[in-house]
Amino acid sequence: MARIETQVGIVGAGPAGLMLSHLLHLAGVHSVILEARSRAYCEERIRAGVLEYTSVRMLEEAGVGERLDRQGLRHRAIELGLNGVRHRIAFEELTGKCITVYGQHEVVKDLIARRLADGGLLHFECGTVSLHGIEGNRPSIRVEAGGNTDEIHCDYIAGCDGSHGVVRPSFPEGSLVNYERTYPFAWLGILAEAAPTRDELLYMHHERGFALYSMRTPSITRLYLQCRPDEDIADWSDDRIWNELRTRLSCKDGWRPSEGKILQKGITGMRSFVAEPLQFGRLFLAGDAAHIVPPTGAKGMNLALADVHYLAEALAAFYRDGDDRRLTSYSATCLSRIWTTQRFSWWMTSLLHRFENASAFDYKRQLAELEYVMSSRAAATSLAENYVGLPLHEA
Ligand code: FAS
Ligand code: PHB
Repeated sequence: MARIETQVGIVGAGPAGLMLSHLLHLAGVHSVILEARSRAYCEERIRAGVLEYTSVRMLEEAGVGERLDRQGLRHRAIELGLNGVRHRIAFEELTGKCITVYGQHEVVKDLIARRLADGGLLHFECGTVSLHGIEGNRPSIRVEAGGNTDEIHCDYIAGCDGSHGVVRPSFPEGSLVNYERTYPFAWLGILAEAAPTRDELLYMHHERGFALYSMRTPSITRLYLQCRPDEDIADWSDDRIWNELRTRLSCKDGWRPSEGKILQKGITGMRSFVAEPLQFGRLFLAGDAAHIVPPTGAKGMNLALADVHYLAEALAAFYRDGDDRRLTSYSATCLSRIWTTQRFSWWMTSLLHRFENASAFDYKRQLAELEYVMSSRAAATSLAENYVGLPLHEA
């Protein structure tokens, strides 16, 4: 059994784990990342696509924003659509800030390249991970692969292993409280070889269900439609998908989505989830390991980056000054932002999706709320400031 010593053991090489390791490196703190999947798998996994103003600043300040600045698509607004009519929410005008469309897998590629260039220790296809000694001052992560076992001894363990990881389940029975809400629908998402014919994302409310027009590059679009949670992707031919998207997204001014070869399609469930607290002893949770938001607010990846911003600051303060106050307040600091973001993601989801069992009153009230957001500068500003990303307050 190989014995490896480090300061911070990180499980998971998603945006949270990679950014944490990079920020720790910048602060002179040693870390090791253990990732179950291959590098190629992590770099090709299609997920989020919207970076808040706050996240872009964080990536730029950490010196990993060069390609993002060059290839990312800066957007000054989004559009909300109702009955085939679009309404622009001009967040640059309302908040002075923009968002950037840049695939999550591109962020992951940039961070992996930088970690490796800086001599970072990333173990892909690491094998089976288990945690030990989590009650003590020197917990360890055991990895078993191909009959070999390695043990990484560390001061702290960061669970950045997503919603189906091993770190959160390692918290002792009864030490966590889970808050969850599931939604009676899912998203069918596609990646299409079709050049975007809109400069901004279009969130469309439609009587047949929600639809979203997004993009990745000047030649690739990303589109989503609301479907039943138990849908089987095999029942959705490319023609059927385009028919449904055309029906829901087409606008009264004649605009309709450009179509092309579907490169990738999949169905993602919709739920809101928070586990509290984000710490047990020397174990910390960050990102999807601690919380899940429905993607309507485009917050998943951004919230993960905000968590590790706070965790890296707290760990750096501990190693720099021996001051563990920020580590102690990490959970509370993150939870305040997490619940603000949960509210916004739930609200966007409730505003824009068709709830099958909604009463006629609730449906009318939903339409009235959407019309209010489309006609009130105050309501549009509230949406805008949440969408571009709330500032990262000092911990
Ligand atoms: P991640 O899930 O990205 O990373 C966790 C890593 O841990 C993975 O690489 C995993 O392989 C690894 N891991 C797990 N268990 C392990 C173990 N036992 N040992 C070692 N490694 C382990 N958000 C949006 O805003 N828009 C979207 O369109 C969108 N689409 C999504 C689609 C899907 C299918 C999912 C699951 C999420 C989507 N999200 C979307 C949310 C997404 O962006 C997440 O919020 C983001 O990936 C969170 O980043 P991490 O916390 O780093 O977790
Ligand atoms: C995406 O481009 O993948 C995307 C954009 C906005 C969302 C969700 C997903 O709200």
